[in-house]
Parts: sequence; C-alpha cells; structure tokens
Amino acid sequence: MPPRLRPLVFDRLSTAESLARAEAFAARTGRRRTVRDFAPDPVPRALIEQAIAAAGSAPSGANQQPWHFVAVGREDAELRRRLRAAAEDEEREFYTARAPQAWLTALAPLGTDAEKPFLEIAPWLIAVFVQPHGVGPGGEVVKHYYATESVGLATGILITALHDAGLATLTHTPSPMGFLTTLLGRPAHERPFLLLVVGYPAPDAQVPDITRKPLGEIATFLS
Ligand code: IYR
Repeated sequence: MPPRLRPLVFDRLSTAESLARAEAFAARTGRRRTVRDFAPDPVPRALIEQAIAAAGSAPSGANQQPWHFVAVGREDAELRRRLRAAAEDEEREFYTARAPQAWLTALAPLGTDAEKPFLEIAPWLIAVFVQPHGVGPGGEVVKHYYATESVGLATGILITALHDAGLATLTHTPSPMGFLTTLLGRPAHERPFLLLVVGYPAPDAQVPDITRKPLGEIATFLS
C-alpha cells in the first residue's frame, strides 16, 4: 500500500527565538526533581488528561503507539490500599532478600526503602503499560516494533509535561509489578512498565543532595 502523505505543519523559529526557548526549556526541565514526599492536595483530572495526551504524541516504532496509561485517582481508597500493600510486599522482598548488595549500595544515596505511603497519599497514580504486541481484528498477534523504547519515550514526555504543568512526580518501579496487571484489570498482552506517582510535594519534602553530570560528560560533539 502506498503511503498517504499530507503537507507538514511546522513553525520555523528564528535562531534567536530557538535559542531563547532552548535555554528556558533546559532551565525549567532542569528544576525537575524526583519527589518522594507528597502532599494530599488534589490535582484536577484535566491536568492528568492533558499530560497523557502529550505523552501519546511520542514517536513510536512503526507508529504503533504500544502504550496504555491507567490513571488512578483517590476515590477508590480500597484500590489504593491494595496497590500500596502489593507494592510494599514486593519491595520488602527486594530490600531484604532479592536485591544484590551492589544494587543496595547504588541506591543508598537516595534513601529509599520498602515503605511506600505515597501510593495512598498522592492524588494520582499513572500506571504505564507497554504492549509488546497488539491484538488484530481476528484476535491474532500483531508484533510491535521497539515497544519498550517507544513507551520510554512516551513516559519521558509524560514526566516532562507534568513537571511543566507544575506537578511533581516519582518514577516508581516496584519489582516485579505484575500486581498492576491484576489490580488494574489490564489484558494479558500488556506489561506494566512503570508506576508514576503524581501530585504536589509535601511542604517539608526533602530530596537527595545529588548532582547531574555536566554537558561535557554526557555529550560528545564531533564537527
Ligand atoms: N524499586 C525499588 C528500588 C529502587 C530501584 C531503583 I534502580 C531506584 O532508582 C529507586 C528505587 C523502590 O522503588 O524503592
């Protein structure tokens, strides 16, 4: 089948404006911190919807958009309690038995542990699912290309969009996280990818005193 094409809509900026925007964007995104102490303050659903819509604009392998986002508010307190209990069960196992010492040593500067109260406190959780394959009209398996990479890209946009909207996030990876499939009722062809905790930081929130690698260390320019 020949591709169906249409004219590109593209706003070409002046170099000066591009630079100003690039600088402002780097400064604003650079202020993002992973937060672990959340306030119970509510966040309107519309903010979450817009951020997920932005995430859904990510590039994906063969434009297969192999993602699904489950936004969990706080109305169903029992669901939140179960999600927390399941995550903490896995995490206790991780911190006390499963994690190799080297992993625990790498995590030590972050001060994380198996207690995950934010899973009940934060106004929203967004469970991100990856679809390694889709299901065709006749129930057949349709392979998705670069599914994990694509969902990683979408998640990056999601986090950036939420930060840009003035919200704090935590990329939480309870491991293993199969409980998300069951508790959130997702189909068997989807795999949990990440649990994003979203809200406002608690007034007394603290973050690890860590630094980011400088540009010269993360980039090489060959000219
Ligand atoms: N999943 C655990 C452990 C953990 C792992 C990494 I890699 C982190 O950057 C942070 C935590 C937890 O959520 O505590």
